[in-house]
Amino acid sequence: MGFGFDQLGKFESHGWLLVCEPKEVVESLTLCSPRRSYHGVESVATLVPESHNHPAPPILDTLRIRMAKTIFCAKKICRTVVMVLFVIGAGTSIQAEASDRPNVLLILTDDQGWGDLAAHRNPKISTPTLDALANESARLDRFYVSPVCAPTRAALLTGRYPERSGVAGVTGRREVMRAEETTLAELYRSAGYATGCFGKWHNGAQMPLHPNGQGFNEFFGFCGGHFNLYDDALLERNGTPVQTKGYITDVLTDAAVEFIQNHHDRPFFCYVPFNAPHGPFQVRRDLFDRYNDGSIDEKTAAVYAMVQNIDTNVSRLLKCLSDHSLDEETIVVFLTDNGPNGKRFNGGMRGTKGSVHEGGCRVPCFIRWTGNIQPQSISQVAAHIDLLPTLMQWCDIPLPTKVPLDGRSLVELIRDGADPTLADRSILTYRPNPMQLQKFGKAAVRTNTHRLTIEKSKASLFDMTTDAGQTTDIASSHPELTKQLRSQIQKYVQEITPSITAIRPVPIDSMRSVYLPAVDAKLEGGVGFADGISWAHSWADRWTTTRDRITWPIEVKESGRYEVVIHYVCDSDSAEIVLKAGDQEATTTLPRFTMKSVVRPDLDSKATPRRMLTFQQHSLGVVDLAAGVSTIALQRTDQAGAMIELNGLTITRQLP
Ligand SMILES: [Ca+2]
Repeated sequence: MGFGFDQLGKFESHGWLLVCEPKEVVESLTLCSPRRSYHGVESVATLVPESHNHPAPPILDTLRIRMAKTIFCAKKICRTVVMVLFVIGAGTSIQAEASDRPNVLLILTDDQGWGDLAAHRNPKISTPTLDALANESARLDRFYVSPVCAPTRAALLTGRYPERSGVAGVTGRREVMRAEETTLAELYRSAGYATGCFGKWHNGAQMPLHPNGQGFNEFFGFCGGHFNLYDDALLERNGTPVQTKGYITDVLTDAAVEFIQNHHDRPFFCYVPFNAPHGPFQVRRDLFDRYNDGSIDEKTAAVYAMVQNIDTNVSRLLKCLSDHSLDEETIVVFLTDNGPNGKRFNGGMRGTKGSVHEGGCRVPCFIRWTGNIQPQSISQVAAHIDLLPTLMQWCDIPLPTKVPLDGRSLVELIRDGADPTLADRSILTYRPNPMQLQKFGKAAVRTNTHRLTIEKSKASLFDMTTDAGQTTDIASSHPELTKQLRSQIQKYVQEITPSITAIRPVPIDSMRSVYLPAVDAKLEGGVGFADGISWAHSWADRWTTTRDRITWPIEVKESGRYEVVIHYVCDSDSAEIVLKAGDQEATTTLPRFTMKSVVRPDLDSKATPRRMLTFQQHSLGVVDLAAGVSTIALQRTDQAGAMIELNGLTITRQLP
């Protein structure tokens, strides 16, 4: 049964309001209603008519708009039962029926550049599934993400530039997205969707930063930005470690397929952030050998093999949709999270991963919604921040209202092939200064025609319509445009600096153990990170003297007694350390624990061999932690000098 404006008009002319199913309409009404009772997914709305003291016209306007969207939005939604009724004065409640919205499968790959696809004219790589997906999709041909992993993820999840949610980098807690942000998953979950995330999270590990604290009912994968072993990986499911069997991309796909199978009869949001082809460069030997023919370097051969494996796994995900006849009922989005992780074919663009030039930020973005959107190529610039408002409009879910979004809905653009309201927009890119967050880093502004970049305080301007490879800086001959674009990014950086310089304490949950990895700590003295930088797979080493100090900022939710356990390696039985928490100190002599390190099995023989260690656990005692922000610190008290290698601390609330 359908519905239309006539019904709405009829009710409106009598001063009645209409509540109808699907429930997204109910939600829009309740959001606008001056008096309402709203009980989550199974909406119960109590509305007040115009004849009472609370005026209602905004509700009617909103209803009209949202119904129009709903009718446009999907055949499927039009199948839904229209319900209704109304209410004068007495505050009658209506129970909405469950609605029937499109599913969403959002696939994100890691460090796969724009050029790592046969569809993008790469002559070496084989990506038949992704090429076919591109043909069936609206292809956003000028689509931009952040130059590195964690910021792109935060932008995708929030519809906001990543620095607004506190994300300023990829490690050392700069990857942490503020828990208060409203994510895609939270929006879908509150609209009744099953929500699952299968892969690399990279926006904070401890609850409520963990995916389970950010709207995902199901999480299977890992929270850090990097992983050491792609075969038989030790992953987690909803916080519980799981020893897996097989290659990581295959295993993540297994879990995503199972999730779709389990939820095929209800709306689902399935987010699959694969961690390949990010390093380490490990992949099935036969696939690697296929590419390692001497015409390209080993790392590129491994990357192409990893992408081919992704292609096979995307094919499994799409087959699962078609097996359940869900093609027309599922929006499939495929994109990657930054430019290529190395110099290789990328369509002649300047820059790779990490760069604010075109090659660092332009990635493929394919959106398939069979029977609902036209396959086409779109050259209007668009970005990661746009996916949240676009998906919310297609799924008819109200946008978050707490904070403004940076993203724009692409629904009209994709429906009509053009959207004049987007013609003058600018996409901003910022990479904070890794040494001093309060200082300007590097940045870019992309319009439909130009790219402005600022590196080492120098602004350069490129005409992207005639100089796609960015060879000629035209800033001096276009001072007005340069000034105007530069002021846009300067204004943005001013706005976000307080957000990215704010302290990011590790939240200490009172309900479960919390792991404080060494890479989240501040290291002082001679102690450093095993790989030089606090990458997620690294640990602290060279901890030998009493001058060395290791500290974590923490935020304790509930005052109480907490046990602290260290994860370490030490080839001595006399290493003594002291744990400091507030004015308390606990001194411990660590038992000797040696472990021969293992070299990681990377296929790129030119890569520096990476060690892997297994760490021993030992209790450092129980301390009182007060609610609020404080610091946990470790120091040596012995002069023995034997090195301690530290992977982290576990903190667990002790029951009274
Ligand atoms: Ca990445």
